[in-house]
Amino acid sequence: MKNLLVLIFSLAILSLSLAPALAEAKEGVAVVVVDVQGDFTTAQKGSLAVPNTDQSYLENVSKATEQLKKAGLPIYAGQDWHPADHISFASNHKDKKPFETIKLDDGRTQVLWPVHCVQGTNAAQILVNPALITKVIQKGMDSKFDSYSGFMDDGGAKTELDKVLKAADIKTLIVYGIATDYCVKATVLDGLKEGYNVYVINDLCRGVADDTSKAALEEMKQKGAKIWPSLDLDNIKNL
Ligand code: VGL
Ligand code: ZN
Repeated sequence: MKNLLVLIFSLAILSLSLAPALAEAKEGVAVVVVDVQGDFTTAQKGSLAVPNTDQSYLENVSKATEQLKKAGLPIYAGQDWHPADHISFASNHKDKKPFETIKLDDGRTQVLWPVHCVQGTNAAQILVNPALITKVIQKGMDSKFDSYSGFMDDGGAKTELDKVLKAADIKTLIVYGIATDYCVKATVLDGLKEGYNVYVINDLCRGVADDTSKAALEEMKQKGAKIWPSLDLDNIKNL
């Protein structure tokens, strides 16, 4: 009887001393999965399919996201979510083709894209198990402004992302997804501007073009992001 009490007591002390250490290791870190949506993938024959976004890429993203979820991190997923009359669609401009650029009235340059990620379409769905996702952050809903960044659109209107992260006391972001040279880059740079520590998982990112993706990674690094070649789960607790 006495031994049993001692055992229970020891186990209680042990669990008390371990629990905070485990909780602390994950606190303040969140994952941002950028725009892993049908239209951006070859796997789904998307309208704006980014190279090397086949089924095996999607499996790697899913596996990593599952592991990070199991490690206790909240998972935020960006979703490009455009109305049919969106300014970034080439078809909404007379005599313009996808990948051409136009000058907007306010002097900014806008890249024109094929119609993609139209609200409510199958091709706009996120290709990560919804059960893993803490919250979906939609962007690009204003027809007049594009929104590569998950934090705000080109007109400066903020999404919910920063508010949600601050409310959860998040200080550090692990970012990956599509496209390295557009939405990943813009989200990472805005994250740094907002004061987050940002880690980019390179092999879970895919870019529209090699040269711009290389330049994007260089710029993210130069502005303070840490680029990890691949996900290092052992190092998550040290972030
Ligand atoms: C994106 C182009 C247009 C992206 C979104 O998710 O990187 N790229 N809209
Ligand atoms: Zn878009």
